[in-house]
Amino acid sequence: MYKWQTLLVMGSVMVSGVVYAQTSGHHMHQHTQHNHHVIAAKESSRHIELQQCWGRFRVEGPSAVYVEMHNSDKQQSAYVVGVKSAAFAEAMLHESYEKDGMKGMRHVDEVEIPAGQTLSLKPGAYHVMLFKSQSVKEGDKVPVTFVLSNGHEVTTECLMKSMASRSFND
Ligand SMILES: [Cu+2]
Repeated sequence: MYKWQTLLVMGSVMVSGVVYAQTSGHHMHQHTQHNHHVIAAKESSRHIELQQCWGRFRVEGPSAVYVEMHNSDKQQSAYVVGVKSAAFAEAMLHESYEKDGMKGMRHVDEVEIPAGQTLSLKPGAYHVMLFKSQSVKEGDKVPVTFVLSNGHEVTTECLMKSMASRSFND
């Protein structure tokens, strides 16, 4: 499962590299030759607005990040298939769940934001898990990038708050 996610993220990075090369107009043909390495991309809205990103920061161990994700495309769902941050060595999409009275969390491969809808990543639901911070401290703003199924990426700055925080505004 984890290896597959890593592959998807690598594929997405390559796709976005190709897109960048095309829009910058240099060596377009050389870069597009690498297309055959890319895993088939699934269509996704790229009109994603990220707001109110915040996290519960732990110096030791994983930190969690939450954000409002709005898909302003009225027809097309958006699919988030990966996450990464320059401030952390590892990042994962997670969901919290409850089974037989026990609470847990698990990795998810994909999070859908339906057309025209807002999805809240929040405590007890979908969230981002960040591992092995690169000298982050409470009160810092860190970049978090969401990778969509079509290779497009959306980045926002997330305010790292204390473990006792319950929302962006508290
Ligand atoms: Cu988690």
